[in-house]
Amino acid sequence: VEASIPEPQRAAWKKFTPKPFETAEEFNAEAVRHIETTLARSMYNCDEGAAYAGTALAFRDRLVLDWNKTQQAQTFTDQKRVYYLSLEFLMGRALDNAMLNIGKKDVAVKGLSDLGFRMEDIISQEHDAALGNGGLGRLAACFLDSMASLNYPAWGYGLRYRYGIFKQEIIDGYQVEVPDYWLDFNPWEFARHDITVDVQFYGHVSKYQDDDGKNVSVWEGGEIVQACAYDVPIAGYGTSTVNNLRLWGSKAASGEFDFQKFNSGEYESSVADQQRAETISAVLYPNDNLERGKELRLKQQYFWCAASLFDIVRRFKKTQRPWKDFPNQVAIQLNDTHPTMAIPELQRILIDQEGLDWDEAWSIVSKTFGYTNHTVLPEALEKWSVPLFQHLLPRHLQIIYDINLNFLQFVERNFPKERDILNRVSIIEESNPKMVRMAYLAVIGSHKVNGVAELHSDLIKTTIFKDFVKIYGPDKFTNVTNGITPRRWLHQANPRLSELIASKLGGYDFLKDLTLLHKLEAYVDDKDFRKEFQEIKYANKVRLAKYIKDTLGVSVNPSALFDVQVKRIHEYKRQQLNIFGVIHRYLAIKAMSPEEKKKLAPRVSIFGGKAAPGYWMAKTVIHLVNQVGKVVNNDKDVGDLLKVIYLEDYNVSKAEIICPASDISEHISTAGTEASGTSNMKFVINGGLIIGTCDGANIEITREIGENNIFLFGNLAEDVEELRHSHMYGTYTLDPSLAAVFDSIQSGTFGDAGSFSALVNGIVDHGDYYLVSDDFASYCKTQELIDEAYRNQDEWLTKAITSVARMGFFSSDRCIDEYAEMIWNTEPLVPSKDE
Ligand code: Z16
Repeated sequence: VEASIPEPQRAAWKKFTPKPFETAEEFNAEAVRHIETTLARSMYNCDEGAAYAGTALAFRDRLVLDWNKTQQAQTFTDQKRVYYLSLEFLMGRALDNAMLNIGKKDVAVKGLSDLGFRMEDIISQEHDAALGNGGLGRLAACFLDSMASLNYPAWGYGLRYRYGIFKQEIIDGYQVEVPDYWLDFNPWEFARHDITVDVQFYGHVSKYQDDDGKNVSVWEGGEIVQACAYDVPIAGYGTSTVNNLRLWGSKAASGEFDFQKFNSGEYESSVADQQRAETISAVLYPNDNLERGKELRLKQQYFWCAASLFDIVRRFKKTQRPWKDFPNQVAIQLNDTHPTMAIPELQRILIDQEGLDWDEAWSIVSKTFGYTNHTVLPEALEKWSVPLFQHLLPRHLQIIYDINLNFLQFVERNFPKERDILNRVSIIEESNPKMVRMAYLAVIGSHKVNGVAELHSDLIKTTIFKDFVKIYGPDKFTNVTNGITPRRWLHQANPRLSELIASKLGGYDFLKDLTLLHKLEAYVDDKDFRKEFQEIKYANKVRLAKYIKDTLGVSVNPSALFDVQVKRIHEYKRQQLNIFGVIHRYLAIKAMSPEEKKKLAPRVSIFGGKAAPGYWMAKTVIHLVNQVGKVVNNDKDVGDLLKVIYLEDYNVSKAEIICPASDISEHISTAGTEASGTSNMKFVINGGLIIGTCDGANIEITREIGENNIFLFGNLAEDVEELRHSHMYGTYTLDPSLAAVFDSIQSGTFGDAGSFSALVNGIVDHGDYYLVSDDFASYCKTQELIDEAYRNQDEWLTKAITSVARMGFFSSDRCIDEYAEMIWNTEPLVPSKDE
């Protein structure tokens, strides 16, 4: 390694190895130095933003020292690494997490207060890193936290979007999207201007014969875009492991080509080229569970896969091992089909550039990849048109055709009597235009395929991948139920609850082994514990009530039942079912006598979430919720009994305030549509109960916490198909209470009825695809059970405590150990104390 300091000079270096701060004084010395020198500010212009920057930089210094050591150790031991390829990493804020993972937050709290700042104000200065849409991106972020905390040598690879998910404003009850420019000050990334990869697009393929008479394909022409690495340190909790998240930014390729343009006076067109190149990593596509087949999206996918694969292969080649060792050194996990291009790209590198023959290369490729499926919704399954592929990535299309040919020949040999099967499993759909089915390519190119909750993993085996189970056998398909990191979602979001748990369990070990929570069951009857638990929930509700007052000007009663549904707005998630239920409740309250009203528990219905900008039905739901809020919140007959709140711009840092403050949260997707859901876990671990359908991880949550501790309702996944069928051909009657709700909407109670007609008609006239009417009675009945249960605060508290104690299974640490064992075949690298 040419760049290292020669042995005789290393002593001189080691004398100056920076020393991490330990005390509040030492912390302040670092923070003030950064504010004065790195930021060039003084005590006369140090606002909260500057104090945040100084704090972040002081912690960053600590992180970087361990980061360097971790990367060196991983290189020296040279064991298998995991590469987690994800187009989305929904990280949220980094500072609080870094302080807690390093374990020096108390020191910084003291230091900052000596300088006249409150930690909460400083933390809230940070912009969320919102490089994701929802569950899939947040799962990737939880997995990074777990991989570092468990000391797995693991890298994340993603795109450095200049604009993350848009900021949502609610104006006159409508969603308005505002760009999220988040990079003006980001202390958590390191631009590695020396680490670049040239990525090719367009062009054509020529065939030659080499000296040995072997056919070689050469991909020529087209254009080059440069990928530049930006590295983000990922600290583990209570360990010195700091892993790397590498995000690629796009730039125009530097080189003679450009200079020629400048010199020949084509300055403007050269600038235009540059901007076009930068467009690739400019913006995150804001769709959750929808793929729209846009060329720029395919460009993003290939750009990121090509840069990441080049980087991984470069690192492997430094070890000088033979190619057959590649799958023993490298595990690549594909987060959904978005990175599927990595499969043909690795095959291309091995055959076109490294000269391996096809079979040798394919054996390496198919041992390297694992693929996680996150959805069965047809509109979310990626397909790219063959003409677009041919234009943008001609060599990859050839390789995909060859992969397909080999695969179909294999299928034909094994199922000679089945004629249709070849058509059904072909990577190429014979439509007009032809389409490349990315999920099939991902299955064929991976050694394991997993779903994200038990029901979902069963469903993919019986629906979208049924034929592949027959072809490969059932062992290729497995389940890894999702989880969440207890560091962010318990310790950071709910410090008082975490502290209470630690006081009973004798320390914070449960944050590393969440199954230890079961010991809390011993305290379910402990008076003091119960009182404290309840007080914490109340305090968290007061905090949310204050937030609602500050942002929306609406007063809500913290003693009311807080009923929360926060997630992306999507028909399958059925926020419409929730708001129709709220209207049903409103109509009931209007008809109640004063005595009846006295018996009713006051409720606050809280909604939050973004709609994809082009998703009109979802936007209509947002509008309806806001209109209902306007009417209900100002109705004197209702008073405190019902409030309807729409929280603007739901994101990770807001989830950290919301999740600890719910009494009930709603996870009410049409059965069989929500692959897992992960916020359900966040709410329960914070002492909230849930109302849910038998879908996704709700089923395993029920298994763990017990049926008595969850409010389940609605039709089962196995019955959905037949119900839909009966809507179209059978006698279909709208649920009568729902009909009453629709009457009130259509009579203009919530403003112009015409605005909501598409929403209502979808259910009344157009088949009610998501079975809102079928589940409505059961939903309302269950909400009444919740009212009743909430009246018995003692029993409610017992349910909440018992549930928390039984949530140990849902740590993302458990997920990562399962992936490591079943899919990656990797071991942790225990960090040494001395080096
Ligand atoms: C996404 O967030 C999910 C699936 C998908 O195909 C695309 C996106 Cl952007 C979600 C699932 O909807 C959710 O059920 C699951 O919990 C989450 O991925 C993580 O697995």
